[in-house]
Amino acid sequence: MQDRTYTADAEPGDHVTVAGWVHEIRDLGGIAFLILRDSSGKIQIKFEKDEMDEELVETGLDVSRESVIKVSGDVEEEPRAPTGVEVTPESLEVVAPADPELPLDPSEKVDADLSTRLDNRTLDLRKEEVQTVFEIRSDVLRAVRDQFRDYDCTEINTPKIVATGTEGGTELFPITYFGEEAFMNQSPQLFKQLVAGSNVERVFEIGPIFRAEEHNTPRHLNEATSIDFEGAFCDHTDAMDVAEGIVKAAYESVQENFGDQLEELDLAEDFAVPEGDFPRISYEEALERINATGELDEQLVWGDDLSTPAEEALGQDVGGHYFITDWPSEIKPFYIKDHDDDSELSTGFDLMHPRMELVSGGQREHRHEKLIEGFEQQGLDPDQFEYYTKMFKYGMPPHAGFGLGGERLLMTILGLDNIREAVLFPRDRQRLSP
Ligand code: AMO
Repeated sequence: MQDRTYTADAEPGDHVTVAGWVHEIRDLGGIAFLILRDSSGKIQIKFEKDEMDEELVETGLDVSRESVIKVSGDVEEEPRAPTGVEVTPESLEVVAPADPELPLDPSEKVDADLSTRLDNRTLDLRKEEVQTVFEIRSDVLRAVRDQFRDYDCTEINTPKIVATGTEGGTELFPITYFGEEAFMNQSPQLFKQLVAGSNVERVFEIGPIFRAEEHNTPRHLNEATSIDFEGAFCDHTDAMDVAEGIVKAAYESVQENFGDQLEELDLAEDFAVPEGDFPRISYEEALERINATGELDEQLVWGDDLSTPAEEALGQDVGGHYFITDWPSEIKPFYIKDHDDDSELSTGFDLMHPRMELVSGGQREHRHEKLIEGFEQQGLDPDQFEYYTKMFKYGMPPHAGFGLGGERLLMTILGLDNIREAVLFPRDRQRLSP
């Protein structure tokens, strides 16, 4: 619409055509106000019943909430109006009427339950707070991309339909690919390594990962957005530096571009840009600290993975972002390299927010024979991965990287209770549409 003005740009003295949704109508008798909402904000439309064309007043005041209307008129200053200005309409057109029976009313202050919200996402997104979550998501992804470019990374896109999984066989979604069994990819892991082994050296990808996880939790999705990094001639400490830089860049951007809105909207009450270096705690120390909290029924022993209560106990103890390093080799995947001086200890690391894990990463095994041994140790058939392993015969440099959960990043930045609030159309055990 060429002649349309966003409500936020309407200045006193302008003659404008504004278009958007009917947020609210307040009829005070001789005078009535319609609040029109668009992506930039809201504006008041004033109806003085005795002084205006009867048909125009009737159309404006009979229209149902959430209908789309287009209004033309003069903008005047009005300190009592929500944005300090109001429009006196000369013409009003109902562009798309809304059924008065709304499954969810965006102007209501009381929140509908999450399931109703997700079933009616279009209406849900008309709420300023919800819209802001997705504006912030977009901003975070931009900030992450910019930061990766500062680290000389090239953005790549790798296949989501694959012949083999990498992150554990039980979590794979099988599909039929021209009569053959294939899978939705769980991670760009092997592809990003293959590209890091070319002259491109440093890469990142932001894309979907698919995990057929059985459990329905507030922090798991069956389709998530992974922010992946892989760098040639990097070791695990370099990859940790990059992960830390990316997470901080996301917070800084939210602070800079949305700081005021967070306060106004009561979003992210505890928002704070993380300060200082993230502590790097070894797995061994993590076990000791968790056991010392006395929060768990059973003491953890070497080789145990960290359960949710264990992560929470440690998160409370540390009180900010932190890394867990030097995991036992046996609980890290085949592509993670062991320390040169101790084959029981891996270079794998996790980056944790006090509430949950955000990142897994590590240095990769780049020596062909060792890689094949790793497959065999994990009961995987190296022949199935020949497309990958064979490239390790042609000059594969040492390399390292990580995967960061995009929704978990947003969820922890904004203090969202449920990961589904960070996804437009989440996929979980119950939800395959919309
Ligand atoms: P991992 O499996 O730990 O590692 O995944 C990396 C990060 O992705 C996020 N994540 C999820 N978020 C929501 N729902 C899920 N079901 C889900 N699964 C994973 C988490 C997690 O920390 N290839 C390795 C990464 C690497 O080494 O580069 C990998 O995929 O935030």
